[in-house]
Amino acid sequence: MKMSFRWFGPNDPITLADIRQVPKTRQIVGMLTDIPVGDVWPLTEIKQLRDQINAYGFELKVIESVNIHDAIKTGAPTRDRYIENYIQTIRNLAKVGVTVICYNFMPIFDWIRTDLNYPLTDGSQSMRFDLSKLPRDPQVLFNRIKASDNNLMLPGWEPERLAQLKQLFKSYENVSESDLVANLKYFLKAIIPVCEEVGIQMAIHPDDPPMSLFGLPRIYKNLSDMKRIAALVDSPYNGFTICTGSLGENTANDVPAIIREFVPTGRVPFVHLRNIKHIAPNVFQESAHESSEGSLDMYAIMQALHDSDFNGYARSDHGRNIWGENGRPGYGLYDRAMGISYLNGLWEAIQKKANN
Ligand code: DNO
Ligand code: MN
Repeated sequence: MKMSFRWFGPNDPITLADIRQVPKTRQIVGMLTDIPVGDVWPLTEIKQLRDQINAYGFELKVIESVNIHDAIKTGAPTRDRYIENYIQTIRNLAKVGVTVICYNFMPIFDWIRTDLNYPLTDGSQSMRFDLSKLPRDPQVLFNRIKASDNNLMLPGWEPERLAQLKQLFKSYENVSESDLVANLKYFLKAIIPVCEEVGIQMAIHPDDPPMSLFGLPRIYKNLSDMKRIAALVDSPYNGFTICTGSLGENTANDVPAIIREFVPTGRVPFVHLRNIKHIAPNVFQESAHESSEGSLDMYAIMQALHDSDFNGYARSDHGRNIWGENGRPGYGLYDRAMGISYLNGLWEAIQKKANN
């Protein structure tokens, strides 16, 4: 397992020098943040990013995310142009040695929370989702998120794009779940041959939360969705990110079982490791990584990865906001670093036990 840390580039309040001090973490999960969705990522900028990362002794093998233009998700006539751009981005990323691209196929919004700074009893703050608190009007949610995100917008919530929220919703009006799957298939059919040629594995991230909201379709919610996506293009380059938190938000999902079924197929180059706490039906909050703090058994998850010979990239996922850090929601330094140490501890114990 290659432990990694997500970094949002030079404007991230967390520096590479900070991350360098997190034990056993030698991979940066990177992205270019200033490229409008749908445009080609220029090779010169990608090289700059790689050089900055290498200068601190890290590798850049995983990109999260190259986001997908809504024209591709809705199957609009303009999609071929955006797919061409995506292919050029894949080629450019391969040139600097990237081997995994994490992406998602969620309409309009990336992950959704109803609170970004929910106070926990220990004095920390965390993200929370409560279906009953979801406004009917997505514009109200967008305004609320914009007002409380410390100006470090949530990943995937590009303000320029979401400024056109009404039109965006209109463009999805006739897109059913099976249309969205068909549009993913069209996209994968075009890009996977290039991925095979240049050695980049695509890794789709689960929908978060794994349920339909605002009437928008969702297509990666559980194990059967994974089987459907895997069959769209039968290639190991059509792969998955297993995000324990996103999948675990639905109590019906058995995360260790999903790992045991899918990791051995070679289709999972990347995992996100985080815990969540179920409070009530359709209410959850993001807890510290330890099993005791949430509803997921992180030990069972790590054991399942170990038993499946997982050798890909892993990162701690969202952390709480602790010690007054006041950083990007879910992506501060302290709690994610503590999460990594805990996960490394579990991994060491599991490995040593297995080798005895
Ligand atoms: C959610 C997070 C997200 C994720 C993107 C991937 O669990 O990991 O920020 O990175 O949805 O596209
Ligand atoms: Mn995740």
